Amino acid sequence: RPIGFMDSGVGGLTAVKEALQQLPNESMVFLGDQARMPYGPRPPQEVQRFSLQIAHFLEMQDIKLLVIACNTATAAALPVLQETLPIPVVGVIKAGSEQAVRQSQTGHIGVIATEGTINSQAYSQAISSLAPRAHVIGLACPEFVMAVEQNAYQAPATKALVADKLAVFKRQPVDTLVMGCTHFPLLRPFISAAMGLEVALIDSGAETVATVKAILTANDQLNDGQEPVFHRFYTTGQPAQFETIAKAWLGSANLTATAISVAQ
Ligand code: DGN
Repeated sequence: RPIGFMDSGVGGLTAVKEALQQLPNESMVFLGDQARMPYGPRPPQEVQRFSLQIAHFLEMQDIKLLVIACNTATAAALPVLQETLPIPVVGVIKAGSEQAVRQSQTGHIGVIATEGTINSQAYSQAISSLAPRAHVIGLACPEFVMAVEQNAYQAPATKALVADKLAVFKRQPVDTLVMGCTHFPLLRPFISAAMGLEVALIDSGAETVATVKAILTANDQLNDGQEPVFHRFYTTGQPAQFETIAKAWLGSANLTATAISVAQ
């Protein structure tokens, strides 16, 4: 049985990329809700409703575990998905927060994410519960999501945009920055250039894959090689646009995506 991944768009592919490395024998089904992206500006109740619809679609694909590969949806819908689904559901905020606390020497931790994630305070709460003295500086960067979705994540104009937004951390220095939106690791070279090499960058989606592996190992649910391995990609938007980004990011030339609709 496959692992399910959901995001509002292509961002969740950053978690898939890590899963392909760490769990090469696992099948995966990914759904990007591109028709309704971005999730960041939407009220949490709406993100919850969309997340339930997507989770039910993935459940029909017989997934054994669901990764909410979207920080905005994790902040809004993790508890309700955990209560509703009969399988383990893993969000991306906990693992990202734990890794940030492990990395930070100064306790000054930056979090860049969508406005939904920043407004939810999910990271500041998770980090403070692990390190009460930590000082968390949250910054909403919704423009970054659009740059990635428009396949402009390597464009010079995007580099300038990233440098401009992240300039606030020059005045409020941090030694660790959580990329608290799964779209942002595609911008890693630009984020790293803006922050300086001494700042540790945390990829919340990638950190989560270790948790997934631990759960499947504990449940004795890893594919032992008996089941054939497949990777299926769905989008509620335009498959061609999804494929362009997914092929380049995952380095998989023959990847195809299928258009579906989940709205009820
Ligand atoms: N990739 C999503 C996240 O991690 O929050 C959100 C992108 C969006 O829909 N704005």
